[in-house]
Amino acid sequence: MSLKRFRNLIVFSLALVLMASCGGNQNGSKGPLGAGDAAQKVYVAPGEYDEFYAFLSGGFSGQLSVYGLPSGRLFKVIPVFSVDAEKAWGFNEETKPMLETSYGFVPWDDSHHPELSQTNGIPDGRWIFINANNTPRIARIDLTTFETVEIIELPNSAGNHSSPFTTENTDYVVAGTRFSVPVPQKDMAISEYAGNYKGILSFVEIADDGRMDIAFQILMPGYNYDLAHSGKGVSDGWTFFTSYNTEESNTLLEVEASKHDKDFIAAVNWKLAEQFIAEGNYEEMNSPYLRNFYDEGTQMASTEKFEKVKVLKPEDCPGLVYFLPTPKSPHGVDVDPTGEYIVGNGKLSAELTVHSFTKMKAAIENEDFDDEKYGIPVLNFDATLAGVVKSTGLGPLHTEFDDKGNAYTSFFISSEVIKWKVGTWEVLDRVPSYYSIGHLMVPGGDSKSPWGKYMLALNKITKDRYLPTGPEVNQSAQLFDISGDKMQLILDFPTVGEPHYAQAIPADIIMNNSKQLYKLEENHHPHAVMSEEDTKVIREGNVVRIYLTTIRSHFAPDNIEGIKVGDEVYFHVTNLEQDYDVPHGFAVMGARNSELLIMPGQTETLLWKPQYEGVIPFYCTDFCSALHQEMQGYIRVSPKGSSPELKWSVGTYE
Ligand code: K7E
Ligand code: CUA
Repeated sequence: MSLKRFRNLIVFSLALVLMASCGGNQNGSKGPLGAGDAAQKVYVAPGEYDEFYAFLSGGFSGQLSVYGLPSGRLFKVIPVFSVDAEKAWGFNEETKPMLETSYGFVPWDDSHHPELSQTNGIPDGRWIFINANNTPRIARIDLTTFETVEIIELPNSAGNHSSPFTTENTDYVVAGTRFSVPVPQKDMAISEYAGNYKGILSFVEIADDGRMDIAFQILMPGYNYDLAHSGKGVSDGWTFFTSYNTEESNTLLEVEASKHDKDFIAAVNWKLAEQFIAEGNYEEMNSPYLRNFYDEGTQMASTEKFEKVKVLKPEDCPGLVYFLPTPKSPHGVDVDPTGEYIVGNGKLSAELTVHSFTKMKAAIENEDFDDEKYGIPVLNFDATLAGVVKSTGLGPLHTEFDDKGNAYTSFFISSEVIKWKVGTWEVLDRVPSYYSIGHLMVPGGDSKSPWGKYMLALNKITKDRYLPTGPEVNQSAQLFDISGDKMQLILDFPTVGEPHYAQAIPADIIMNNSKQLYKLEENHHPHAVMSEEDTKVIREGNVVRIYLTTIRSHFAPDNIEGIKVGDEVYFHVTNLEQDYDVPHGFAVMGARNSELLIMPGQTETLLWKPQYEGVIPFYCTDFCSALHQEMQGYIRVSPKGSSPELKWSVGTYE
């Protein structure tokens, strides 16, 4: 078939399926939602708490949003790989270093997969990790403060998509590259892709306090490494990565990378990798990368630079990697709660391929290999096959599990969720999603111990679900009750950005550890002041530091003179409040960055360069008290080259 005809065929069949999946809506029906019992199931009375925290990635927003389930109420949007003027993230002096990379300041990214830390294979609520797909990074968010506290860059990677899936005791989070590139990077013809470009899999070690470190990388053939999940239980010690484009094509991948009947799931024995590292069987590669860390004590972020990584080459490390042939460009790879079954979601297929870990081990033992690719044995397909789910859905992407031995798979093309039985592979139920589901999520649904009460569908297309808001409608999440035999749609809610994946965890695991304020006596910020008496203004050349405090409802000082055009003014603002939920804001007319939003007991710094002489107001932006509107001050700006006296005061008149 000619290329063009093949493409037309794909487009035509996609259009048919989409028409079919959206068509049901034209008669005005919008699915089963609307029943009174559905409303009751998601109703959380005013003042009551939700049962689960849900963390939805923001996709191209680079953020992470926090919702309550089952209500679908939005609690917070956490800036991660984005600047956020509301919280001064990436704008104040404290957090600017968090967005530094070896390319410089990169204030945006594309974040797909949040992943909770685990203990014994169960989400433990300490941290949540999230990937940056574009400029390869992983972030760690502390779930006592709901703040991003660490971001590590991944050298040699290009498109950090299969990331950051954790091992069962959070020894590592893993990070596979979507794009293969020359490793190390160099000027090279794109036509030389096949055989020369490489894909890097990174294993990022997580210390007991959460700190991230690149333990090692594995240099893989030039495929696209799409998703991953680590083993658990019987398969603990292994991580599985899907790949597509085993054709090693570099153009028109929609056709060229769909030629092979089977691509591979790469099974990586990371326990063995540790041994190769210990034995020195690795190459040290020059690979500069940065790591940014926010210190809660000094309340400042700082950046460290590293130069080298340890790289393992599968051809020199027998037993490190095996390929499991898996049909039709697999997208998600999901491991069931026992760790025995590895589900490949072949996105151009109607069927799911399930591999058995036990059979895989036996096939390795028996050297039941069909082929070898770049020194990596390709296991015999039938030897590892546990079963096939014949779903008759189209375009499976991702699978999650409940606590009753069931699995739930999203089907993008046929826009539905299919529930099936692990072990018998029998299809039990199916429901439509509105529309074109990507990931789905069951609380703990990729762990050893799912809380299988709800399933959240994360849909790519929203169309007519909400009041129109111009050409773009927010992406949509749909909540299903999965406690019974049949899945029941109980709620629609719009999301922030495009959530690819999500995680959820029972509320009590997190809420009791949630920080209420920063203790002033533990504030070791180098520019903190502990009382109004200590506030001051200091000039060093053209750098002026103004040490301010806030307390309901005034700034100290609130009258400042002696600043000149051309000065570099740092406002170091300490919030003296020691009550829960009493931040103060700080904004200066003409400042080119953002406001500050300072939590009780915290110090934040805004840089301001006065451009004109005059009298400039500043004020509190967060309605903090009955006299919030009185919470303001003035700065007098004198001409460049003048010698005004530095003066500051509060509550006095000259
Ligand atoms: Cu959207 Cu996990 Cu990036 Cu599938 S990925 S949908
Ligand atoms: Cu402080 Cu408003």
